[in-house]
Amino acid sequence: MHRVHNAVRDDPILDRAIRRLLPEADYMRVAADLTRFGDRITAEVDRLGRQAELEQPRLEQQDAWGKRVDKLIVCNEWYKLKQICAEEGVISIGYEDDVDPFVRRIHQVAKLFLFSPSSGLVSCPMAMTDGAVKTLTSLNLYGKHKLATEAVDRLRSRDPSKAWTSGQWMTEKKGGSDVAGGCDTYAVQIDKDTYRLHGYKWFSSAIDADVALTLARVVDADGNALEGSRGLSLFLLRIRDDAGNLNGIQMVRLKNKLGTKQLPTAELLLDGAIAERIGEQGRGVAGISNMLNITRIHNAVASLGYMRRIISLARDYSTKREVFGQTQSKWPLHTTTLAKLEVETRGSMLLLFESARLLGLSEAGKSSDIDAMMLRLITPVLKLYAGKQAVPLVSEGIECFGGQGYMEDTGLPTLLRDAQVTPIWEGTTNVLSLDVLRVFSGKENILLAFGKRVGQLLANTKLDDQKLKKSKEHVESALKELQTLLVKASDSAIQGKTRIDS
Ligand code: MFK
Ligand code: FAD
Repeated sequence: MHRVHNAVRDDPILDRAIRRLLPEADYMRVAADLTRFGDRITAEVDRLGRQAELEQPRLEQQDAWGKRVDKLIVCNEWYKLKQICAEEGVISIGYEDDVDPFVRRIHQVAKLFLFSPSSGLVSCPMAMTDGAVKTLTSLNLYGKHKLATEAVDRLRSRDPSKAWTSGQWMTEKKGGSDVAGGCDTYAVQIDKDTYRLHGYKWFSSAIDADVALTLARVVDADGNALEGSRGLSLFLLRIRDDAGNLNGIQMVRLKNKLGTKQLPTAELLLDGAIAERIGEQGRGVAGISNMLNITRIHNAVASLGYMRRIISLARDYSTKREVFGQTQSKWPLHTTTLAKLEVETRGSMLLLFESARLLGLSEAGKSSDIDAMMLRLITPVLKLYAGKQAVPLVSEGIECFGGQGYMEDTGLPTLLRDAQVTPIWEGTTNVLSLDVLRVFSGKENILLAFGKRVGQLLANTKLDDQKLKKSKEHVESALKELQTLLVKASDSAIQGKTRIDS
């Protein structure tokens, strides 16, 4: 009764966004790849993603004779989806040397957007894999550090037999938002940059990965470690050795989750796992922020993917379902409901592609100061806004199917379950609000930068003069209000009273 469509054909905003942002020749190449991939999603990928939820991961901790084996069983479709990601260059597109970085990030974000709602949550390891490549390259380890170099080559490989994926182990029992306050994992040096890690990682998603980035406190010769953020260092480790044995890691259990059921998320005991310290000692949070800023963009892609998918399905259904003697689509009240969802989604789509543009510019070394500040500012705003928006929007979309929207065999409830994680992981709404304040703190000129950027955008719009003048006046007055609000929010956040997502 409802059918997944190729979102490239179904979503005029996607095409318009890339056409506006890309030079003509790049647009033609990217659009052709997206159209082909969109067809592959409807013909193949969507079914695999659905099966990954029906056949959920399991953990067998002991073999028949009581030997601890921690065998993770994930369905074939999950592995097939990972293979497809490598073949399609879902990560490598973001790093291809012969393509302008600003083009490749727009291409990659568009491709991930198509993939995400059909991905069976393989979008999650892809996010962390991209974040790991970004971190290892930003720390300038490529070509200089053996494991980091191999990891970068494999994480962005197009060859499924070589491709690796990465995990991101930050959260511990005491703290997921307050990583520094919550981290009780200790690192004991065994040789130069090599350490043994001891600790308990409370949420570790896509645990079938090959490597992980994690945080731990280095213990000195007297057995002491620095507390707080400055005590945290960043580590890279192999999860298994070449023979497939876990590297001093026990999978204690798989999480029993509301959604993301396709995704194996484990509690891990690190019991002497061998890891390489990367980056400066005590700069772990700053180091892993490279990963966070990438996975937060991926998170927004996922939020938007769910929104686009439910709108597309609801629109399709509205042409088939008869209510009170005519199809839903003929009832203005119903089309108004759909139109509201559409407008909301389009707004965030534009913000998403702006972040991809800015990310690409920064990687091309072509960012102005304003661009760099805008990227740092827009990333948490985009993640928090799209994540927060996705849950009620998908819920409304499901209501468009009436009682059928609530039925498991339609596949629709998965979208709502999975959307609910997007405001939580990779930084909750409050934590990202505080990150926005971190961006503003001590940098008053960032608001000015924001104003300038809005001014530039308005100057480029095709509104007639009168309307443009009015819009500029509105923007100026809104900016003044925002400035006052931010100063207030900043003051009260420092006193621990507020958040600023409103
Ligand atoms: C399907 C789609 C994708 C989904 C993939 C999902 C799978 C994984 C799921 C996960 O959830 S992984 C875990 C995600 N965890 C978080 O997002 C943690 C949320 N908490 C925060 O983000 C806190 O703000 C933070 C841990 C960063 C606070 O730590 P601190 O140590 O109290 O922060 P502090 O002292 O302010 O900052 C330390 C340094 O990091 C500073 O640099 P400097 O020392 O040079 O001044 C900060 O400026 C820098 N920093 C912090 N956040 C940054 C950043 N720099 C750049 N970007 C940022 N976002
Ligand atoms: P808390 O930090 O306890 O937050 C609880 C509430 O307090 C939230 O509403 C939050 O906004 C609020 N709060 C916290 N601090 C403040 C503040 N300063 N001011 C105001 N309000 C505040 N983590 C990983 O490291 N790797 C993974 O692979 C991973 N996978 C996950 C998979 C799933 C399905 C889920 C659900 C989580 C996963 N996580 C992972 C953990 C996730 O990142 C954390 O759950 C998240 O960051 C929140 O941390 P917490 O659970 O400790 O909540």
